Amino acid sequence: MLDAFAKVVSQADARGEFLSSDQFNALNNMVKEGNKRLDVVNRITGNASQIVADAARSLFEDQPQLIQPGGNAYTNRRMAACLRDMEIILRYVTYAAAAGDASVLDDRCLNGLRETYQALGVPGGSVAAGVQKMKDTAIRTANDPNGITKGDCSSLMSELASYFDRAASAVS
Ligand code: PEB
Repeated sequence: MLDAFAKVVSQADARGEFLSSDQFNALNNMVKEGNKRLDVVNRITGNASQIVADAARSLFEDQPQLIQPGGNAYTNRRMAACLRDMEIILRYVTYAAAAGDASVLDDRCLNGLRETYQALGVPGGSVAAGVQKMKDTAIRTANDPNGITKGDCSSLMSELASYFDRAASAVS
């Protein structure tokens, strides 16, 4: 598991070189903009249950077969497993956003997840659809200009989007 700092250090070390000026500038910028990043993580973390519940509700509206007899979220046990899975994925996305690096998400959550779902008979495409819905709500929540110092968060938002996209494409 790497964060943005450990990542450039290991890349530079693999080449036996000092940090490049590009690497240095990227880290410098990350420190400078660090409060925004922490605000994003904090807002998503604080609204996690809402983000999961809204995404699940909307997923089951779009794909009602999931909650009908024979569906993969039919029975309380499967419904609970589904909500839990969405929460796990969201949690790892917040870790990646905090670290500024996707490796924690890859290594501890997404690695082997597609195969797990195939083995369980859980439709990966539906999980991906749920993840995309969490992405939309998470970005809306994190990017809300109300109640916070205003600033340009566009690059943080596209970084955040990329973690959700990564999770969605890992299972679909
Ligand atoms: C991944 N999910 C399930 C299981 C595992 C995971 C390992 C099997 C064991 C169990 O049931 O607990 N666990 C999960 C995860 C990590 C982990 C992401 C990462 C670290 O450790 N059903 C649907 C939707 C979807 C869904 C499409 C969006 O209809 C999910 C939610 N996951 C779902 C369901 C099960 C499951 C298990 C229904 C139970 C399947 C079953 O037992 O029939």
